[in-house]
Amino acid sequence: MNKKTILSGIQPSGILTLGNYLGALRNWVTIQHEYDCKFFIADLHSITVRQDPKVLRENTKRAVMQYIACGLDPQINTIFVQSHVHEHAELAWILNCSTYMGELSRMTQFKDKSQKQENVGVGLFDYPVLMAADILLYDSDFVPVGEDQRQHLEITRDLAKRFNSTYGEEIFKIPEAFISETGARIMSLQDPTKKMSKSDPNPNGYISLLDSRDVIIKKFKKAVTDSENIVRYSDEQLGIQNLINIYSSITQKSTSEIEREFEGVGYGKFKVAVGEVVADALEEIQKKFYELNSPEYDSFLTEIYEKGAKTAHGIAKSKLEQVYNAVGFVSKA
Ligand code: AQP
Repeated sequence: MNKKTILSGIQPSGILTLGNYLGALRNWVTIQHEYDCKFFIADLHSITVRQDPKVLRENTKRAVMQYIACGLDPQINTIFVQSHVHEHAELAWILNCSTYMGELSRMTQFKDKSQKQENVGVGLFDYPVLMAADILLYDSDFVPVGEDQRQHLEITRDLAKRFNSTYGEEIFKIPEAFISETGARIMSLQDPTKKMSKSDPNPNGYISLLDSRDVIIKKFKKAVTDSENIVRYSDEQLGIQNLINIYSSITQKSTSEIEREFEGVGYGKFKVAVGEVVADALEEIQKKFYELNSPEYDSFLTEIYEKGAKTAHGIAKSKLEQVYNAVGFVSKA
């Protein structure tokens, strides 16, 4: 039976966070047997914001290790580094030529991220087109998207339909959003109105997958809350709401169960309890990560992403050939 294709990636713009884990990686692990999964490390995307080359290289390799440490099986998934498959950048160029400035200007991620930059790069503006190329190269049926990425999937669908209708051929499959049952949006511990981000300049805002238990507890103790001192799931208490979401996401307890569990208990104890369950959940992942992060596993990891790139390249190459042919490029002999 042909499995449906799912594609997703994470930028190596830092060490992956609890947000990446609860919002993406953990769900990927649950679907990996059911779908033909392609998971990549989005290094081309990461340079839309300035990266230190040495750190980027390190973070890319670490991301591969973190994918595996979180439970992705390299035997059944195609795991690769985006820049190893040059067709991503090439297809992005083709799609650029039929993308309108107006539609990219409406992207909220661009608006958010460009506000944080002194000089806004064209790459940041063009980010959704590269994402469309990532998705369309592999005839992806589904793309797991959080709320923040929904707009980008919409533009991917629009670009695919536009290309198909311009060139009169069903070249691109129109992808659908993959909505997972779990996958809360995890917010910053320092500003619960913003999502938890690995590139947050304030490390207290995020939990890195590699933070030690002590650091995790300390960060939760410092989490911004309010003066109500009642553990209640309410839009008036966004900090506490975020902590309840995290606790619920890990323990699978419902919101009302959590409210009952911490009734009459001050925020101090609740914060430590959240820190403890997070530290417990990350313990196994960290153990595995540090095992992989040793020279004896170097060739094992290289083989994984090289094999992944080879598989991905085989598919991407033939899709790009179809595209080049459709737009009227002369084929190489
Ligand atoms: N806070 C979050 N809560 C839930 N899901 C999240 N994801 C990221 N942060 C959260 C999910 O992780 C996947 C890929 O993320 P990414 O790293 O490629 O891009 P991002 O969403 O821009 O993540 P960051 O950490 O905020 O990166 P920077 O700081 O570089 O911009 C997606 O599935 C996303 O939903």
